[in-house]
Amino acid sequence: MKDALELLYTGDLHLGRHPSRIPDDLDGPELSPKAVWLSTVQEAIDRDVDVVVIAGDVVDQENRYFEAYGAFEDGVAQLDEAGIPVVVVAGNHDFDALPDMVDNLDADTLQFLGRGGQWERWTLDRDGEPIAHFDGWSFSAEHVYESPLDEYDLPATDDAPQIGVLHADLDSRGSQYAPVLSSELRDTAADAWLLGHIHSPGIQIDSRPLALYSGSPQPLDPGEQRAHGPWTITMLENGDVQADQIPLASVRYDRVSVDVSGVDDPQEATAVISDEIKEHVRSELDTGSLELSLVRVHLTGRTDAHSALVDQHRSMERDLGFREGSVSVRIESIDVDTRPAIDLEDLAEGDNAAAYLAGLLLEIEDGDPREAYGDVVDDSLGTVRQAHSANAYNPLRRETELEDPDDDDAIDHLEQQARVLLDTLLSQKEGKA
Ligand SMILES: [Mn+2]
Repeated sequence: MKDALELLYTGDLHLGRHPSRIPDDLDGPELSPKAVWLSTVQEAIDRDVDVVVIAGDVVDQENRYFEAYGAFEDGVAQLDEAGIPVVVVAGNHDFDALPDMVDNLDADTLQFLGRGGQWERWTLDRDGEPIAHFDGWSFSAEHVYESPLDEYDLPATDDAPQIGVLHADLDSRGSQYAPVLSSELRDTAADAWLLGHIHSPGIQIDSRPLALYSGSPQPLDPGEQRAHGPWTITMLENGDVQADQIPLASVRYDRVSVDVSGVDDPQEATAVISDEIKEHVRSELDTGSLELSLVRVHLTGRTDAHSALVDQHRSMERDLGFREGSVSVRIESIDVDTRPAIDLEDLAEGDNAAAYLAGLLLEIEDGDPREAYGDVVDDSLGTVRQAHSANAYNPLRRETELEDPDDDDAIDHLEQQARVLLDTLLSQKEGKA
């Protein structure tokens, strides 16, 4: 006999929808939420879990009802065959379609909880003993303005773990999608709250009760970043609850920031971006189920290639793709947030604050700013020494035997500050132009 309860948990399947921004040449049915739902079902069967929990929004919208219905039916039938019960609640997208599907399927192992917005408990037994109680609530209209927890009055139990299943908007006051507060979840006797609605996965309360969003098993747009997939929830004998994500999604969206400061032309920029993305792919991606990684690139820094990047980023988006093992990596888009490089000589000709700073930076580059900028170097030295002797740094000084700051330290500090200041001045000017 197994000593712990293990369940597979997912939600926000949105069957009938398709991930956005997929390049045409790579698109296909294997990238649909349906495909990931069916691999989730297979995972549940392979792991021989005790139960599958789905926290609402199974169906995306009514005009794809038949596609969604077929896929859902297929998965439920396979789980039924394997003797794995399914607990499901309705969300704001399927408040009307899910009850219909459940009635049509007529599967004994399918437990639709909370019909009509009435809390309902279902108990899973093993050898005639309860091994878990599931408390569920379902949307019965597209919008719900009150917290479903206002109506929750199911009794506390002590013979088996108690698990809440709810589609709701957590800690978002005034939401029209069943707003609930963490404090309300903490006030219940539940050991865990398995939530639906937010598509990005994440643990919201660490323990007692554990509360988390499974996220969509397949991400559906570039806002839904990082790894996606269903979770295993394990209820241990000692009352602890463990949650682990299984990255079954075949698509992944990410955002990578690349600093192209000092790059001379778009070719060099392309090489730098390419290296950064390869680094990201190698360090971040679990490539087991992944087929397509779509990266949004955010370019920053001052560069001579600024104008060329603005002109050419569309063609770079197309050209930068590559394969890494079995994963196709493509650029979803490039945000060019770079600025033109600064011509110090040119700037220093003027008679304003920027010219003064440009002159200072040129003198620092030449190696001896003391002659023309002695006062500022002295000021900087004074400031650096003052910081060095501050009481707050006593322990640091004792441990590291830091030496007293000298002219070189003062000039380093000055250079950093001058660059930040000049950059800010010019950005304000460029912003106005
Ligand atoms: Mn929803």
